[in-house]
Amino acid sequence: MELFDSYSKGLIVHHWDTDGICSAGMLLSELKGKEVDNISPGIGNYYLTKGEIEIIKDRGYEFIAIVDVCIPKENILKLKNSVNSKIFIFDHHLQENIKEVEHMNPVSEGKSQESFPSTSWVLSQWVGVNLLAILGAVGDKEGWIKENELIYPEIEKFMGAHSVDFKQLLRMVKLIDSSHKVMDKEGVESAVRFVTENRNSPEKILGHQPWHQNSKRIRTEIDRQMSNEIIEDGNVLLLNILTPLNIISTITRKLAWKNPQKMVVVVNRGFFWNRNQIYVRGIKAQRLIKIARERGYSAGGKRGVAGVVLPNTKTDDFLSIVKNI
Ligand SMILES: [Mn+2]
Repeated sequence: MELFDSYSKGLIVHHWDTDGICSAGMLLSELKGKEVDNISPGIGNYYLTKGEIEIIKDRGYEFIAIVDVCIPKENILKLKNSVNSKIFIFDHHLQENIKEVEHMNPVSEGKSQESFPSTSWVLSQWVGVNLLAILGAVGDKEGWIKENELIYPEIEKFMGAHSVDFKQLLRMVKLIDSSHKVMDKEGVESAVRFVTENRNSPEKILGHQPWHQNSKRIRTEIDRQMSNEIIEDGNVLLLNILTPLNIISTITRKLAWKNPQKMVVVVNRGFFWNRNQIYVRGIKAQRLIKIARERGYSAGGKRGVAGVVLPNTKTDDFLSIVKNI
């Protein structure tokens, strides 16, 4: 990629999910011959901590590419002011364009979210549509990608040409996502190298044993948590879970997939010691995210989905806001 021609040492900071891992892999495969490290923020944190910024600063990178993690502007500026690196962002989340850095996010420039379902699809403008681009999009949208009339035909074309089917794509996504769900940050980071090396062999990705071990653990835990009582209140379904695993978004998606007419709210009170995770599907996400941020909570999302991390003590109040939004 021409953008990086003048640099020889850099860092990729990427989201821990399939889109983040595959997008980082797409970028990495374009940066051959350069010295490139990759890290994920702490799983669950959509920002870089002071300590992480210190470490990044000490390593003296010429460039930092932030991929598929929607980090608030203040945190980006803090990073920019602490390091001597050129900063690039590749993303597709709804966020105001940050002019102080190279913010490559077509959605923040007014393009439709349908045209850019994933960061991998943003990167495909430079790298082309390959297996990693497709896995990123399927990762972020799952079954819903089939309804995207702009993108799904391209996926079908790819499947036809490479004799993989949609089920296999979903299975690859599940495996790649397994590291962050079991909270294995190093596993997330090494997954970037693995998908880069195996970007032309779905069989290798499907056969990677550590991910199968993770998946087993995750399946058991999801079933256990989803057997909790679902509280129905008008149009709202509320599920309380208590788990150290990062499975709230999966559980929310599963519930929403089964209940397309409902607003689905999942609360995990077992992830952080003094904060809770809330995931909501089937709402005007931007409004909820705005309300959450005004209250000082960490919040993010995409159309129809919002994720909020907030203090334990504020959770019940916020839930009543969510229900009445
Ligand atoms: Mn994404």
